Amino acid sequence: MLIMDFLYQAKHALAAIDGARHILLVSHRKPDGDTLGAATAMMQVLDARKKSYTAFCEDAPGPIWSFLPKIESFITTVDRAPHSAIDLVIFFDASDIPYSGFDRHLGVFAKRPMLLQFDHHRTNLYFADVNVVLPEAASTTEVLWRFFEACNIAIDRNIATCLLTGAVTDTTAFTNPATTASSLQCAAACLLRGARFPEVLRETMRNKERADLQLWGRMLARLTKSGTVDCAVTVVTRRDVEEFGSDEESLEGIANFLNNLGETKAVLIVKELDGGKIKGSFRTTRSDVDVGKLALAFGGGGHRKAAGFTIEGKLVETEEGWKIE
Ligand SMILES: [Mn+2]
Repeated sequence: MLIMDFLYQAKHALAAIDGARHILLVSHRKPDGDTLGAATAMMQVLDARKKSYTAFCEDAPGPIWSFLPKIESFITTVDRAPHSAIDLVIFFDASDIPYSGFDRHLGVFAKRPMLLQFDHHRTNLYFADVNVVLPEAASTTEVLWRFFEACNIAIDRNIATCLLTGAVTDTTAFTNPATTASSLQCAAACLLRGARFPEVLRETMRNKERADLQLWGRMLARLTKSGTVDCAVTVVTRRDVEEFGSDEESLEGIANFLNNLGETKAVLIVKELDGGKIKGSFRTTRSDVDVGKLALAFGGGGHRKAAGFTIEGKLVETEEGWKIE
């Protein structure tokens, strides 16, 4: 997006916020540090501007996010929102409305509210009336930081901590290829405003539990190289997940960790699901590999750096290793 276009959208966004009667803030389902950091930062700005709002997320934010100021404000059922008063809905970190989990709730408004979004996904559909979208940004909180700066909105220590959280989590603490001069600039600005960096790092990166690491250990021990494509493969069974009480978040963690492997161009995690199904998740950090195409070969799809597929089958351990039957 051109600078002029960004400033134009930012100006309209600020006018929409200041003119709204009641604002609904939407963080996407299965919320991460970016969508929650952005929404909680905005909540504090709205408090300072004496605006009334409700924050909604289809899935309740997990306990690891309790360090974010205002995180307790989220509701998970729209029935509790004051629909007749809501005239502006703001989406954070969602490339389209279905991804936000809000598509089925749009019908409940008697009068269609204005839609505003802050996002950084390259796949963004520009679905809102005002789209503050910067595809080159590493996180939505970086987009929001640019918006606050452009509108001369004061950023205090708590707001800075929320903005930094999205910058840290979406770049895996400034180590993945999304990290740019601009994302580091955003982080530096947050630190200058007093953001609690050690706390953000501790709560988002050093938060693994023993059971998670033990499951990782089992998955790491099973790591093999595919015979057909330049890809490392590991498997996780339903029994493993039950035994260690693992959730999606801990499996997400190992997928990111396996991206540290330099030997192969991509990694594949094969996970056994309920009902005789198998889910495969491809990851890569390389720009010369498109795992979306690999997933397509299995009837799935996704993006260049993360993609997946689901097929019928179950995991069986044989003498030559794990097989899908
Ligand atoms: Mn994001």
